[in-house]
Amino acid sequence: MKEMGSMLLRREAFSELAIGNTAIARAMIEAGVRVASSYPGSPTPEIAEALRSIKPADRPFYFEFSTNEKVATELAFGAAINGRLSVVFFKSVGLNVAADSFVQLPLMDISGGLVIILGDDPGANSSQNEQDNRHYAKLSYCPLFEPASAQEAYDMFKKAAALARELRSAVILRLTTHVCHAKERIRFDAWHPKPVDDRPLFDPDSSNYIPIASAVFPMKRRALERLERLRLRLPLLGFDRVVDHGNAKRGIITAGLPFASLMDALDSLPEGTAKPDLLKLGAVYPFDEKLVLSFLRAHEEVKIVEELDTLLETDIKALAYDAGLRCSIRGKADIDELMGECTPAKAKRVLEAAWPGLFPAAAPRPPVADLPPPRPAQMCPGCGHRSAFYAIKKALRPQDITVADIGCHTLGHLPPYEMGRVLLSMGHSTATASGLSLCNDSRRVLCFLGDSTFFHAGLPGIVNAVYNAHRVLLIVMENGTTAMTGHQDHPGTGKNFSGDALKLPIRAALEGLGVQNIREVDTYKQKELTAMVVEALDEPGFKVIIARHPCMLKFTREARRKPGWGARRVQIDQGSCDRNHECVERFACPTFQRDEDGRVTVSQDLCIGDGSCRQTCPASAIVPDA
Ligand SMILES: Cc1ncc(C[n+]2csc(CCOP(=O)(O)OP(=O)(O)O)c2C)c(N)n1
Repeated sequence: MKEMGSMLLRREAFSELAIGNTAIARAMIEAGVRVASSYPGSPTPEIAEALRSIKPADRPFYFEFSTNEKVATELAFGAAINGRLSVVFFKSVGLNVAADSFVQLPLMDISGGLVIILGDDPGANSSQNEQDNRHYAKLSYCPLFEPASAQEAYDMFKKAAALARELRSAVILRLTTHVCHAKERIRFDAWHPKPVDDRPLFDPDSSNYIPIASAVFPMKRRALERLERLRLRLPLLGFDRVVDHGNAKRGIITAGLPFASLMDALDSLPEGTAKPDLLKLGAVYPFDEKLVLSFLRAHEEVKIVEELDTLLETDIKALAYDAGLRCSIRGKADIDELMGECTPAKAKRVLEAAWPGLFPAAAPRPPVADLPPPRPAQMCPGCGHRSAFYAIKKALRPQDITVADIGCHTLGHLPPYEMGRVLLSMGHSTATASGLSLCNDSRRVLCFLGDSTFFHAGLPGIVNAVYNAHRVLLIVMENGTTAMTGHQDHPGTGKNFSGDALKLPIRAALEGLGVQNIREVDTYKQKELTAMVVEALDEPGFKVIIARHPCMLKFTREARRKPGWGARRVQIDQGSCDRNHECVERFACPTFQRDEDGRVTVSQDLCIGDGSCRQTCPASAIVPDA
């Protein structure tokens, strides 16, 4: 980590293996960013991890994890209208949270320039959908650029930042999962730090910053004019690229990661095959219409290959129609082309469907040895959430309704717990549960919420439940970290990105919001938790149980670094074990393994010796390893 920190601060030009997110962190430093903010979410958190590798005193700019993406966006905006180049980054669905403020940004005069780095997730590798955020660029008139590789992400960030400053604007750099995570040797430029200037520069009289009623129109006009100015600049930016194979018949227009996949697919063509030419757009919104038209004119057939939705396709077809072109344009062929990542295999399929026979018939594949069955997602050994779900389930009636939220505890929806059966977005659970409690005279409703999510988007639903007296039991699953995205701190942990911070206890926050019925318990105290849920569920109105246990993955990792750490494990006392299989079937910690003959053993590789399982065995056969 330290090595990464010093690499990021090297003054001279160098080349190094790095993932896209690390390269972006270096690009931010070289570009002279002064303020950056984020809320964690894949595929972008490694940008923050790269910044973390720099000693706090040496960090060339301010960075914070804000409480959610909207707050992070507003913070970066504030810094940018104070004349400082600023950046905000987050995952795809984060833009939905930020949207109410984000859509106003293009209306503003942003003197410092603002770059919004979006980590889109085609393939829904780590998201609840695979939304195509290019729509948001069009919706808000915000320029959007898209790299196809880690090197390009680095280069493009710096140009995008310079452009944002020059246009006094917000611009989007759209990354996708593999661009963030792909590792390649990157050529980094020299870094020439500039002297720090902390004079306040915001001048509210320099421009109108209040978009209401008729004041909106000059602001909207300026946003549209800015786009027009940018259109003229596009050929000079060097974001677009033509790969000329000398093929006057066939061409492909693409953008982003699909470019890399298409190049892979075309590389597999036998020598002598006429490869289609490629036009790769880096400026996606707006795109260089002249360049696209000349590419269309130069080819008889053009296939458009874009990941997810048909934004380029729709606009390019309209452009060709207006220009009266006769070139045949092939867009998406079927629903499958609208879904998932454009991997090299998919790029090949898509091209083969557009141009049957382009690829030679594949030789029959040798039979593949049986692959191991896919490993389902599951909670870690010792996870306090497991203990909680096990205990809570005992308190429920079959007809009770349980609502999930987003976090590691979402895994509670899986067997054997099957708790939390509906999910929308971060922080939705209390309000969705409130809705389920209406027009419902007999089924009790309870919902779950993680502690990071509590601060992110959980508060309004709670206020609403208090205000409107909804009959719901909320269980806050407090594990002291943002576990699912890699253990980032949040306002309840007493630490922020820079160090120690004021701790905002969840209980105090709940009390401040007017919640009167609050209980707290350690989730390892299963009997106590079961009894609490039994009691609370039949009480009127809104009530909360804070079910607390530190994230054991984090805890064990930290404990292992301390001197004297010795792994403690549990064992099955085979003499006492009556094969009731509670440990395997209902507690379901992955450390327990059942042989074909029903004998249970403990995987010594997995067990962390937390002992939360011991109370689950009716025969008391789970014992500490001697
Ligand atoms: C709008 C949005 N931002 C970020 C994420 C990424 N993400 C998934 S779960 C989660 C938070 C998990 O933390 P917490 O609520 O404390 O639950 P835990 O995983 O610790 O159980 C985040 C940030 C997301 N899914 N949606």
